[in-house]
Amino acid sequence: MAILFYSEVDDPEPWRQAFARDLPAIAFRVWPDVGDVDDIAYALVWKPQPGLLKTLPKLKAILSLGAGVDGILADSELPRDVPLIRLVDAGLAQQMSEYALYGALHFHRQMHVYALQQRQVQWRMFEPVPAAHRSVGVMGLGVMGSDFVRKLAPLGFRVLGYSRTPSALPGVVSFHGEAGLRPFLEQTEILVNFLPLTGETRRILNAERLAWLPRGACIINLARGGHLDEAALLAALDSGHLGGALLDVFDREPLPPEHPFWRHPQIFVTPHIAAWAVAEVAVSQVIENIRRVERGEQPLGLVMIERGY
Ligand code: OXD
Repeated sequence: MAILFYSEVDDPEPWRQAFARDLPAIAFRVWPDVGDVDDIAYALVWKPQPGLLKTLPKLKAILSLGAGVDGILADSELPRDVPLIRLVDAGLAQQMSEYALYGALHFHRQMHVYALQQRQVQWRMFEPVPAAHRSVGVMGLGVMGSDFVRKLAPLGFRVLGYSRTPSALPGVVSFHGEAGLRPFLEQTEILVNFLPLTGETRRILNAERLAWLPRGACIINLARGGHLDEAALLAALDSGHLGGALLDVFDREPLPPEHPFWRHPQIFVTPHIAAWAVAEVAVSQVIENIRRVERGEQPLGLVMIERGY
């Protein structure tokens, strides 16, 4: 029995070592050295080449190297009868929360304004806004979003939450569904996006919705580029409606060198590093899921393909 590893961004070596240590019975193969396809019972993948998975006839499960599976579901030839399993936290929630906390504090303490002033050699002071008067709106209250909310709450911000279905997190003013989106955005000064990318959430942040945010609002997108209309964001920043954006994810990755986001003075770009599946931490969940599949039990993080996460 073998597992095939495919990722253009993750180093296979720590995964190979972790498998050799914790599940030596399974041969670890790294694409493109697929070997005999009939041996391959598991695929551990990040954004696999479209069509690759359907060439593996004996697959028992597809294991995502990330929490998001949109990059796998994008494969029109995906074998839909094979269970698809995503990472559930597995060390990612802490990293996502760190990134979002950094961004929330950055915009709360107006670092985006001071960064612009520095470029213009300007010394102008603004009175800090108390955290209790600053609203941080969190879109997506799953494992990641709720971890962030728990870590943010002690800092005293006014925390708003938006989710597809109703949720009740302590200390969070909750909104849900289509009807809840406008009042949520109208009260959000710092918007943090954790949503999964699905047919429903694609371009959820379009020109109309960005206009619902209050003047000067800032955006942190660490979910997927497909949530945001990039041209609408540029227009909203250039018109002065929005104050700044911290973006980790983009429509096209790597972000092309000619893309205007690179040079925009109010946009901070990071190269999709908000969270990263560290083999040492995540391998136990992957192996536990393989064991569960072998025993005929339900794995943790089984994706509902129709729902998209
Ligand atoms: C993920 C990611 O989905 O890192 O885990 O984007």
